[in-house]
Amino acid sequence: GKWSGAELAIFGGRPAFDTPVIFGRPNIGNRAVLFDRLDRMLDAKWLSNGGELSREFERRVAETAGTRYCVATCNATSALQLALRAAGLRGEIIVPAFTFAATAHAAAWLGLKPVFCDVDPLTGSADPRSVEQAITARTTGILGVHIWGRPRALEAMQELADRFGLALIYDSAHAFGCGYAGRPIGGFGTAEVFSFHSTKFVNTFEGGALVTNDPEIAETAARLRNFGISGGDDIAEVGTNAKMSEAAAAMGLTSLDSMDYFVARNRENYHRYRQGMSGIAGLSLLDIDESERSNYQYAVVDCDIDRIGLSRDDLLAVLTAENVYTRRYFYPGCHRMAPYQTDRAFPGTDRVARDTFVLPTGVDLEPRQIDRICGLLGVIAHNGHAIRDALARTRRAA
Ligand code: T4K
Repeated sequence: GKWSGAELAIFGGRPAFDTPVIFGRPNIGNRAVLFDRLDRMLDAKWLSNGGELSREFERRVAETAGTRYCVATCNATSALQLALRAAGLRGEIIVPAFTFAATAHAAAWLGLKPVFCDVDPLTGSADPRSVEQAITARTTGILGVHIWGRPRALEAMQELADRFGLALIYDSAHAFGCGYAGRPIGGFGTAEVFSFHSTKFVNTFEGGALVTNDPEIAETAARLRNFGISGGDDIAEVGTNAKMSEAAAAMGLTSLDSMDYFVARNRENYHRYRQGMSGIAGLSLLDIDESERSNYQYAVVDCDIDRIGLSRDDLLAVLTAENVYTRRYFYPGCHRMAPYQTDRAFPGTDRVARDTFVLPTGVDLEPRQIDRICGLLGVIAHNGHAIRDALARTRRAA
């Protein structure tokens, strides 16, 4: 007989959206203000190397992060490297297996060894017990990640760092504008690093920043960012070039001007998704703790794949055919990536990497688009077994 999934685009129906709805769309602030800043930059003929715009950007990022210092960079990966270097780390660094490759790469590129810990399968955040188990005599630091802008168990992480005498650095790429225990993200651990990549809710095209309350870390990071120049022609140590350009800072300042609006739109989107998905058995939107500040940038769905009868990846294929571009965030876990292959088991990471994905959000997403996406999710979850069988038939026939 006819079932309500037969109309899906993956089986030849008309896609739910004519134009794709895409995760990772950049938020663009006021163009006139951006162009004005760029005009002034061109008039001043100062395009990089710690100009007025990047210094203003640093002041405003530090203000939002509640930290004394901010060192703006060309991207977060470089800022992570500055943090690891400035903290003088050697040997092994503990990194959650569930993160973007950049977290592990930042350490490995410096010749440090990322040693993975597992994450809580319900939150995607480092499990402090697994962190402790990964610590050896060669460990000098922990590189934590506020995955999806949802910081967890920061007291336990700090306690471990203190007990074992380790530096604690946070990859806060997702967590600009978020808070924990009533304090803004930025001032936890030795240093924290934000990403302002185009896909982040505040962007500088490409960009990042290290924030800290430690004057020595800030000073060293700023020097290393600029080839290790300690003044004039003096090179005190091996440095790199990780400077933020003035054009990037102009974009960043313009993003910051609209940051409250971006958060408000993300928050509306989150609540609309919540409402739209509340009746869908087998798919749950991960909670955002609204007693803390949040940027609401990541609408994360966890699939109960046994209940819906469909794998997460098949579900995403069905959505893609409808012109809804979601994303696995992240897959497959660093421990399964070619440079980091290991025999150790990471069941929490495997579970999260297998069953979760992120939905489109951002300022341009409209309420009726969210309603349509939720409608699709409902049809898919409700007909999961039939969709799986139909997909199997199609694939056998191909
Ligand atoms: N730590 C964590 C936990 C991170 O997630 C990241 C980066 C880092 C550290 C390092 O930060 P950065 O060094 O990048 O500052 C993207 C980004 O390049 C990367 O910044 C981000 N995280 C990572 C998770 O995703 P791709 O290869 O997945 O991007 P791409 O080109 O496939 O685009 C993603 C989606 O966004 C697509 O749906 C298209 C859309 N998009 C993208 C861009 C660039 C747009 O609509 N417009 C755009 O301009 O890496």
